[in-house]
Amino acid sequence: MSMRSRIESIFEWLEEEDPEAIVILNSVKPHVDKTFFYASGLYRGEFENCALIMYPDHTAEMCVSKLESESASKSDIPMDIMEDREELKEWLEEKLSDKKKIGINASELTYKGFEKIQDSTEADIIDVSDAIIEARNRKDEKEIEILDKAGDIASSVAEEITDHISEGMKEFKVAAELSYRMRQKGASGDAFEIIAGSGPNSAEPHYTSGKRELQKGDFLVLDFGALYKRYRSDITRTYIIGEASDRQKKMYSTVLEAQKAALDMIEPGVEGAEVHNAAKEVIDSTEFEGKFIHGLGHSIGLSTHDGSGLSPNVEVTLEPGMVFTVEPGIYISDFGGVRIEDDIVVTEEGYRLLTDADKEMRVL
Ligand SMILES: [Mn+2]
Repeated sequence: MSMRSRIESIFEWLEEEDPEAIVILNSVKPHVDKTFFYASGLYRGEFENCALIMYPDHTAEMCVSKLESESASKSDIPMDIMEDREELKEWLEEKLSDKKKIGINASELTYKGFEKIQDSTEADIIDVSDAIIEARNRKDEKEIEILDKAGDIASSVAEEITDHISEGMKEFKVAAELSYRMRQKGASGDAFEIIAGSGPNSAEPHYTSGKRELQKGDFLVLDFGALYKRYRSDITRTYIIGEASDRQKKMYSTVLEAQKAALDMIEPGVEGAEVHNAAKEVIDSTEFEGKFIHGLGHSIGLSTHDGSGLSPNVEVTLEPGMVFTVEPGIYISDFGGVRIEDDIVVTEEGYRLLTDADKEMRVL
């Protein structure tokens, strides 16, 4: 699928709005709009302070710094190369001054960037971020191919890490092992800050890692993902150190059952909230009622949280090409938590797992 059709998709998702141009203007990291990479298909380069303009005829052009010109040449989008920031201003003026209506991605553009666009034109400026999210939430073949690879890297690390974990090991060392092993398999980095939470720390869904040493009877939640060609995977496996109690076994089997109930629901036409509820009902029918405290999953792609999700707070009807995490959990303060997470792509028939590491309960 060509890059042109991604731009086409963004314009197709516009409703009443009919902008003559959509401007993607990057600031410095982390305020570089991933839509720049979505539209251009580029995966190398930083593109700080660079711009890309998309047009209703589905063409685009970009203005890049000299430093990025070699990276930018890998895209078929025509580019102008600027010597300095002043030239970006002139470029925006040249492209936008005659326009009456311009679209921006308000969820990613900085206020300073907005002012820069305003200074270059008299046009009405409208927010088209909803259309961008809708387009980005339906992955094309090329994107799914990359997400598959990102999922494979994380899955194979989840499989092999169990041989390298033992009592007495510090959490941050487990996190380092995960990161190193993903890089060894071709990841360009971590998709996000790795979570390696042991014992009571496993009850904190967004814990990172610390110097706590793994102890007999701990839960160990490992939540990590690979960054690959700018796309991300996100997997969680929970292990038990030394010996599992009956309560731990029950927690684990409940989460596994909840994930299965959710996965069984997934097919085109189903509401995201229904998938969440299927998992929640399993957990709430046990002694762990009320201990599943977050949404079941989020869309994932160029961003770890790509704008949609499987949650009572998100309105989305599943369609082929949408990619989500499915990650029920049970969290008990001062005791520990269990989370099991996989990435899936919705298909015509149902879904396909992008991460497929084993998830039978394991005591290490
Ligand atoms: Mn996740």
